[in-house]
Amino acid sequence: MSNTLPVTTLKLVDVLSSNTPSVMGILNMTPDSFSDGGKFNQQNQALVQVERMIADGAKIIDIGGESTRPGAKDVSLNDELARVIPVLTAIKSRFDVLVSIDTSKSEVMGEAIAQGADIINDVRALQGEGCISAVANSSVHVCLMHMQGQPRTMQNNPQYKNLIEDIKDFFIERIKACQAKGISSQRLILDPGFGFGKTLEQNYKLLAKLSEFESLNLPILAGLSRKSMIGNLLNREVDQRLAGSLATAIIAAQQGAKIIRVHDVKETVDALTVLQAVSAA
Ligand code: 7PM
Repeated sequence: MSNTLPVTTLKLVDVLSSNTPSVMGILNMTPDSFSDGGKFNQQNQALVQVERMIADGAKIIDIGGESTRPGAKDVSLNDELARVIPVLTAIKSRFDVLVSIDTSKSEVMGEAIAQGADIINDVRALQGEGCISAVANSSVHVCLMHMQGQPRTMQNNPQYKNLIEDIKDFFIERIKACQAKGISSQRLILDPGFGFGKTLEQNYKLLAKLSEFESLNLPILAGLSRKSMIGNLLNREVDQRLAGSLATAIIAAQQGAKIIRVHDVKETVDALTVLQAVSAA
């Protein structure tokens, strides 16, 4: 009998131990990201987008149901669950791809883990009530992102004693907090949080010095795609930031990032493949 299932299943440990960085494709499940055709239609549009990202070479799909944009409204637990859980279940039943859930709510984490999520991606680094416990009794990986302040106000005059050292200290504190509750450091991924409480200048310094986080001996995830640090530098609207985004992806990869979080999967995979050929030469 023919079997359409892949012979080997994609494993996050293999993705992370590869010397070429992997692309994480962004799937935004906030209602403004789909044409208004009701629940069923949204779900279908999401799955079509996921299928395309996988064909384009994404190894991980990052599903987000809460907008962390400065000034964005809070999302209720029920709304966030309704946005991310059905699409997580649908992806896991159809595709051989790793799935990451972008959330800061312990209940969403728990339900996502029960439904087969591979990564919990928390821009608040599991600092919320019950979050460490929600992931402790599982085997998911966790992306601990650095953010200074809160989304609503984080871009108004962020300050650091020493940008890199302050972020490293934050990582060390969060790694310890996780380990103390039984989350092994082998399950952790670090992300310096481009654009989250950082000025334009600080964001470029962070990119220039990204390799300094390698001293913490954990995989680094970098999310720069279409961000304001590109738009403000180039004076480009969000739909005109592809070239800038590709440049940042390559620089992050050269500085050792293992996962690059992007909207434009195909173009980023092409750019990284060129870099890989140079590295292998
Ligand atoms: C509006 C503004 C919508 C900003 C979405 C965003 C990251 C993340 C986000 C990141 C990790 C975006 C952000 N950014 N998770 N979630 N790292 N780990 O630009 O950089 O996608 S949301």
